[in-house]
This record gives sequence, structure tokens and C-alpha cells, in this order.
Amino acid sequence: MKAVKTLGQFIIEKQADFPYAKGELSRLLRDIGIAAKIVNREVNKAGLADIIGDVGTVNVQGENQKKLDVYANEQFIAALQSGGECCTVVSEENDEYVYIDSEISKNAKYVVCIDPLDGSSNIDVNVGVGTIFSIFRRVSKDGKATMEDVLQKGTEQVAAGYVVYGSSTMLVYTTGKGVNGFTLDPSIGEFCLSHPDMQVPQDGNIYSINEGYYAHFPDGIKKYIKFCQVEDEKTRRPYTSRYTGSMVADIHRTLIKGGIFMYPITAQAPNGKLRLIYECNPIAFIVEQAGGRATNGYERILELEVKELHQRSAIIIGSTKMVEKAEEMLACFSPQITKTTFEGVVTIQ
Ligand code: AHM
Ligand code: MG
Repeated sequence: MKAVKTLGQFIIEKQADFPYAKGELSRLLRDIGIAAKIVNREVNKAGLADIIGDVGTVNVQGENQKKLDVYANEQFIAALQSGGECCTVVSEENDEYVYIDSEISKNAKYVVCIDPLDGSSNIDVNVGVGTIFSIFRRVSKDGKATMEDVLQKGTEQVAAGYVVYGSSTMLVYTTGKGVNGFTLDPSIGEFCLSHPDMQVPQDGNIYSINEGYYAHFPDGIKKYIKFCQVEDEKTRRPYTSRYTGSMVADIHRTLIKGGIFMYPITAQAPNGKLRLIYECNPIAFIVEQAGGRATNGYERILELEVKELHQRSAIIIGSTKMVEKAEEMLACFSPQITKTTFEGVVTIQ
């Protein structure tokens, strides 16, 4: 019988890939894994205890904060604080970045950017949710971390990952040497290696987008959606459509089965909806490491300038061939958004 390999064992083994590493990144990943187990326990209980629903507060994005958003944020920050390897956290749930002010974090070298509970509007209805994290080495030498430390380009990430709390709970991460997935075995309380060296298929037949906003998409995206829907035996079209409203769940499926996930600019979200630092960049790093492609339709996500903490971006990501096709169609049209009505087409932006 094959012995199971836990996340902890795997991280220690892989430490040798970084000849000068002193184990800090490994400890940081371990701490994130521990917080993920605690959050998983609560997510699994949603519905039983008084943990579903809104807190009654609104975050910097203007979104209602769910009780579990707040709980997950506290758990991850507490784990990073007690671990001692992280100097600053950027979180979807905090307007400003959070200094980790403790004696053991004095010399901490890493910045962690996190969406503690992505897709949280799905909690109340038992659809999968996730956590997304991104790790950078700080640029400044000492003292409190600066804006320069937190506004680094995606290409500077040293690690990134997500946890998907779904029909089973999985942690998937990369340190820039491929992507590995671990499934939580509830009987032993450990993440165990279940998906070594994950590769996103180069082509696929699933497209994932909130088509409810169709009228508000740029013409290139409308054209690509139509391309997905027409019949063509050779290219296995029409494709299938899947969209959960939880990016982590949609990306996890895309990694395993292939496909394309799109959240383009829309008339309501002229810069896109998803946040660059703690949603698009980490997911782009993972998908590229698995052999896929990640762009905003025109430029590589990982090379986008980061100007502010909660900056948004469009994202088109997944199987390389599908993303390239969408880019090809975007290039044929103006990036302008035109509103489709029953009467015809009206330019609105
Ligand atoms: P959140 O971080 O506030 O949960 O928002 C991000 C989520 C993504 O997981 C998902 O893909 C998207 O928002 C869904 O948005 P929409 O309902 O506009 O399709
Ligand atoms: Mg999110």
C-alpha cells in the first residue's frame, strides 16, 4: 500500500528546491494550511451554528461582509501573526494593509495577500467557497513594511495557492516549480498529496462566465461567447457552460478538466470585478505554473502594474488555446462596451 504524504512532509521535502531558504517559506505555508483547516471546520458547520448571514458591515469594496468572511480573515491573520514569518497582510476584508506587530515577527521577510473567503455569497446556499493567497518577499530591508512591499507585480510572487472548501476540501499551491494539490482527509485532519504536478489541458470545451451581464460585455467577449455556442464537430462545439459564482471552484474545475474562465470588464465594472493582488495574481501564477495562460484580454496578468491595494482587473484564464482564441477575438474589436438591446446595439461607454 502506498504511504500518504502530508502537506507538512511535502513542504519539508521541497525545501531543498530553495538552496538558500532557511525554512521560513515552508513555515509560512504550514501556517496557512493550519488556518485553512480551522476555516474548513467552520465552513462545514455553516447552517448549524449562527455563522451564516451578514455581519451588518460593508468592506472597502462596498460588499456586505458575511460572518464567515470576517471569521476567516481573523483566523488567517492570527495564524500568520503567531507563525512569525509574515510582516504584513493585505486582505480583501481590510481597507489598509495590516502590520503584524509581534516580537517574533520583527525580522519577518514575507508579505501575504489574501482573499480569506472568496465566493462568500455562496455560503448561505452550500455552494463551494475558497481562500486565495499570494506570498511575496518584502523589498524593504527592515522596519515597518511599505507600499513598495505590498504593491509588487505578480511576477515577483514566491508562492501562491488556494483552498477550495467543496465536496472535499483541497489546498493547491505553487512555489514556481509546478502545482500540487492536497485533499483534506478529515479522519486524520491532514492535507494529503492527491494531485501531484497538476497540468491544465491545453484545450478544453467548458466556458465559464456570468452570461447574465452579456449586454454589458465588450464586443470581443460577446463574439467569443457566440464562438463557444455555435456547432462545429471538429472543435467539439458547442462547448459546455459552467459558472458557480465562486472563482476558486471555477478555477479548480478549469485546472482539472480544462476550459476558460472569464470575468471581463463590464459596463458596471469598467476595470473588471476581481482584485489583482489577492485574486487575479495568485490564480494566474498557479494556472501558468500548470501550463495554462492568464491575461486581462490584452496583457499578461502577472506583468500588470500594481498601483493600489484593492485594484481590479479583467481576467481571462485557463487552457492556453481557449484563452488565445478569446484574445484573438478581443483584438478584432474595439475594447469599448456596447449595450445589446432588443432594438439593436447602443454604444454606452
Ligand atoms: P468575493 O471575493 O466578494 O466573493 O467576489 C469574488 C467572486 C468570485 O469568486 C466570482 O467569480 C465572482 O465574484 C462572482 O461575481 P458575479 O456574481 O458578479 O458573477
Ligand atoms: Mg474574492
